[in-house]
Amino acid sequence: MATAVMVPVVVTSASADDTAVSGPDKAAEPRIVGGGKASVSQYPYAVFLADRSGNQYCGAVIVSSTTIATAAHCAVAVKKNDVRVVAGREDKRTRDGVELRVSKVWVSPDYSGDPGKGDDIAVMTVSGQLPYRPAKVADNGNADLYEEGTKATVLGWGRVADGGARSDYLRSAVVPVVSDKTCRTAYSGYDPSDMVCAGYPEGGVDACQGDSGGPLMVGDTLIGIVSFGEGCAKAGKPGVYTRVSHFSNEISQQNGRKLIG
Ligand code: 4AZ
Repeated sequence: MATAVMVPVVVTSASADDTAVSGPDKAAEPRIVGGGKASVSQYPYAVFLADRSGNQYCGAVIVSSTTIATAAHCAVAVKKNDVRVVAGREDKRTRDGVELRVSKVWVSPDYSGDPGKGDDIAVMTVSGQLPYRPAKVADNGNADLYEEGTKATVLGWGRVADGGARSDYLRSAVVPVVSDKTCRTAYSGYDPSDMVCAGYPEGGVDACQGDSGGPLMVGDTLIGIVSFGEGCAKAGKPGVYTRVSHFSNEISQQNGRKLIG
């Protein structure tokens, strides 16, 4: 079980990113993920899922002009007809970009209902086209991207602190890929075949609630989908991601085209 670990010290390097934000509670807030504001022009494939009322509840990532990948636990949380895929919108408070409905939802048939048991992946087909560049999807030829220490970038609109507020803005943070052995120590249910962990031993940088379903990227290649973790940014408790390379065939199938080389 977890020891009483303090959320590691806040990175105070006042990212210029907060200057545009006003409000009482932002000043001393740990940046969840020790990250900073990110732009949808740099990460055009980063999208979010909203419910019928427009509330953002998960992240997702464009993988073709008609499909997005997300977590299975996000796909089953809201009825298909109530899901809105919001793309090209950096700031949730605006109406920038596009909002598309979902025509089809594929959830990994092995998903048990518990993200901790793996197979936490889904692909949604949108009604219409996503006018933004998709991420490349890691496959079995990308083993190098999963090596311990690889610097990966996690993106999302989720909480900026464990138990804290959700971000209005897209944020990004860099986290190193953690070895299977270390992750197994942190989570007894860790399965290296379909999960991958990322984070610093001392914590401080992580995905958090609301980031689920969002992308873990190495360059332009999607290697993970935010799945679960014990709390956020705790020492010894890295974030756990769905290992995308394990599902590259299924993702391609949903994209409606055959596997390319
Ligand atoms: C969540 O509840 C969640 N620190 C997502 C990511 C992490 C923890 C929780 C990883 O959606």
